[in-house]
Amino acid sequence: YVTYNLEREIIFYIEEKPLLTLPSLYGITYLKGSRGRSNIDIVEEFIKADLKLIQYREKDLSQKEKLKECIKIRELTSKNNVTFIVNDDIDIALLVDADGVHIGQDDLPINRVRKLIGKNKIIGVSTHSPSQAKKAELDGADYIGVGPIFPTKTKVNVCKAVGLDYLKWVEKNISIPFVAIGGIKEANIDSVLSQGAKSVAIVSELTLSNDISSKVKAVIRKIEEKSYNE
Ligand code: 3NM
Repeated sequence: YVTYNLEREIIFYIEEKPLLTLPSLYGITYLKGSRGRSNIDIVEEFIKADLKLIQYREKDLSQKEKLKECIKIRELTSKNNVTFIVNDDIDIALLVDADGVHIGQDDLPINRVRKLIGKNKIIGVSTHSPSQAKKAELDGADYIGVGPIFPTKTKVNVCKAVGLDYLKWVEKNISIPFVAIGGIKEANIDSVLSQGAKSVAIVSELTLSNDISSKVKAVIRKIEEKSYNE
């Protein structure tokens, strides 16, 4: 019995986990920049446009309100086969059985978060420099955020824009998936894609749009055309 359990434990740790595939467009909720629409409205628009991954990022609501929204979002994302990631809040991610969490540099260390959420869940980490990217990769992140590529007002207290050079560095030196983020718009997305980004997060330009689902569809088409032509 002891041997059996030990074996299971060893298999648990050495089993290779397949690399995550991030979709071309990574969606993030942004209540302040949503023109009065709720987080649920935004998620519904994203799903309508066939966005395949949605991160719930909410800095203003109470835990209670966040939990209520996340229960609903879990329902919607499960029904539509959409990956659901919760920003920062591990408790809520666990309670609603989200697919993963996204954490920043000042949150709990990756190995502790892994212990809490288990090996089958996704851990994403925001990184702003080569050393942070390397560390996240070594510590077992499933993907990293790379940014802010351009200046942004959406995330407060983030470092100043790191530009396209950092993105290029990640493309050359990091082997886990990455998503480019920060100040990216339909108008400047080509420069980001030319530096090797296969996945892009656009926040305010999507959530502020009058017709979110059409905008999302247009951006997805643009990214996928570019990858197809390469
Ligand atoms: N994370 P917008 S930048 C949520 O660099 C977030 O880690 C960033 O919003 C990072 O597309 C950012 O409106 C905000 O600029 C991105």
